[in-house]
Amino acid sequence: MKTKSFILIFAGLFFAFSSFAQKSQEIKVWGNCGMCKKVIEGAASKAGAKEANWNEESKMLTVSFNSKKTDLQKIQASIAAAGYDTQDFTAPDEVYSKLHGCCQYDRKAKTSVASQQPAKEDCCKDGKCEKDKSCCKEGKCEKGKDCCKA
Ligand SMILES: [Cu+2]
Repeated sequence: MKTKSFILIFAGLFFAFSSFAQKSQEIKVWGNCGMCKKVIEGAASKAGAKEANWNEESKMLTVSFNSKKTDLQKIQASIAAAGYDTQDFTAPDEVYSKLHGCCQYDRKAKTSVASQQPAKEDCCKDGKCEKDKSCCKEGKCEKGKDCCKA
């Protein structure tokens, strides 16, 4: 009985340790096709990822890596340098423009610029409007309107 529990404790410690150093995470990476997949995964491995698997459909990259050797920032920087936007990094325009025609995905910047309307959101940001109310979304938050707290 005693040896058995010792083994269990050891195994437990071992797993705790290895899972601490070994991380697996999902990050969004913009891209189109199988060719993109190769480049994205290659860039992730180059940055020290042990495993990298990019899903063409969901645009999610699953990476596992040793957190002592690399981190998500490095991995994303490497992917961006290869021409692909990631959730936290944006690829240089030059590199993007050199991608194969079929690989020129709809860029993160474009979509976020279109959906980002800072001027309209300003009134909501400083907390004077109630979020999600229509006047806030349309940027018509004005004093005196019923969604306006101030
Ligand atoms: Cu491609």
